[in-house]
Amino acid sequence: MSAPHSATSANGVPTLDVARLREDFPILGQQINGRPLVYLDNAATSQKPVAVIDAIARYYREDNSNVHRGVHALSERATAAYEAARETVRGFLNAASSKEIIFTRGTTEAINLVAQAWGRSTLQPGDEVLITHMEHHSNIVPWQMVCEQTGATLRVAPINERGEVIMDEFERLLGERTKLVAVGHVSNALGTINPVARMIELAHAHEALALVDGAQATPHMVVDVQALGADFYALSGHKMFGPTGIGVLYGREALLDAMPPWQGGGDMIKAVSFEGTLYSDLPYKFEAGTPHIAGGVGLGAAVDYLAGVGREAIAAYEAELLAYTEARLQEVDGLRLIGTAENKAAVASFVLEGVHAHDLGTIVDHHGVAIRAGHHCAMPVMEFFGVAATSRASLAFYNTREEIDALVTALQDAQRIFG
Ligand code: C6P
Repeated sequence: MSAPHSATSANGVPTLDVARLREDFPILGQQINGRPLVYLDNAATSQKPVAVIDAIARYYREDNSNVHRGVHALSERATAAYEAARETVRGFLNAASSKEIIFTRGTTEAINLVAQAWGRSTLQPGDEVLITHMEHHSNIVPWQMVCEQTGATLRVAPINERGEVIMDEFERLLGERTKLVAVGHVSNALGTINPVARMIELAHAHEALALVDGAQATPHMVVDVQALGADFYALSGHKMFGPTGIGVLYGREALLDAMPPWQGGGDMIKAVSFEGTLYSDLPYKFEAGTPHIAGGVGLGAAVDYLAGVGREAIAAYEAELLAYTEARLQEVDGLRLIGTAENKAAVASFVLEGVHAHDLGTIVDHHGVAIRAGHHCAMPVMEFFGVAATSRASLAFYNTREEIDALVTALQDAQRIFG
C-alpha cells in the first residue's frame, strides 16, 4: 500500500504531495517541442493515473466478457466488476441507491436522456424549462430540441459582467409554468461555481425539477446529490481522470421509475414479444445494448483514486493554484480575464489584446504548454462578453506553480511576436 497523497497542515487544511501524485500520471513526464509538457487543458479532458490505465488493461486481460447475460465465469466476473463500479459511483455522489446510477456515454448523453425520456413525455405547450446564459451547448441544445418537440418554452437566466447568474432574475423567471431548471454546477468557459443548492431549492419551491450539469464539478470538489437536493445530476468520466465514453446520470429513483425508457434494445427488457415489451427495472431500463464495460470499470478506478487523493485536499490545493494563476496572468500586458466570479473553480479564460486565441494556443504549444482556444461549446457566453473565442487554462490537482510560470512566459513570448 502506498503512502497517502495528502496530509493535514498545521491549520487543518489538507495538503497534497503533488510531486508524488504526478508520478501516477505517466503522460505528464514527456517533452513536447523540446520542453516539459505543461497540460492545462483539463476541462477538455483530464489525464489518467496508472490505477485507471491498469484497471482497464486488467479487465481486458482477465475478465473481458459481456455483462448480465452469460452464466459462465468470465461473464459473472465482468458483471461483478461493472456493478461494483456502479456502487463505487453511488458512494462518490452519495446517491441513496445504485438503482439511481445510470451509466451513459457522458454528460451530453445523460442530459439528452432526461430531455427525451422525461421531457418528451412530460412537457406540454406553455411549460417552461429554465437554463442560464452560461450553459455548455450540452445543456442548451437538448432543451431546445425537446421544446421544439413539445411546444414548451426555453427561458434563459441572465449573467452579470463577472460571469455570475443574476439570482434575482433567475428567481423572477421561475413560475408555475417552470417544469425544470437545468444548470451547470461549474462553467467550463468561465469557471464560475453556481449556487446550485440555492437554485435547486428555488426550483423546488416552484414545484419544478432540477438537473445539474456536473461535468466540470466532479473533478474538483465534493458532490453530494442528496445534500444538494438534485433531481438529476450528470457527469463525464473522462473529465475526472477516468476513460472517455463513460458517464453517469444520477436520477432520483421515483422519477426514474416513472419515466419511460429512452433507447430500446437488449439489456433494458424483461420480456419481448410482438404484442409488447416488458421493461427491466432500474437502472437497466435506461441502459440499452452492450454497455462500455471497461469504461465503467475504469471510472470506478478513477473514483477510488480520487477518494485516495482526497477531494477536500484537491479543492483546497486548486483554489490556491487558481489564485496564483489569476495573479500571474494579470502581470501580462493586455490580458483580460473572462470570468471573474467570486466563487470559481479551476478555469482561467482570457483574451490577449492583438493576438487571436488560436494563434496564442499555437505559440504556447511551442513552449510545451497545452491550453484550449475557441468558444468552448459555450457560444452564448462568448457573445455576452463580445469575443469570438478565449484562451483557456484549466487546472487539475497535478498542476504546479512552475507550470503556471511556464504558461506566463509563453504568453509573454506571444506578445513579443505579435506586439
Ligand atoms: N466540455 C470543454 O473543453 P461530454 O462531451 O459529454 O463529456 O461533456 C459535455 C460537457 C457538458 N457540460 C460541461 C459544463 C462541459 O464542460 C462539457 C464538456 C469540454 O470544456 C468539451 S467542449
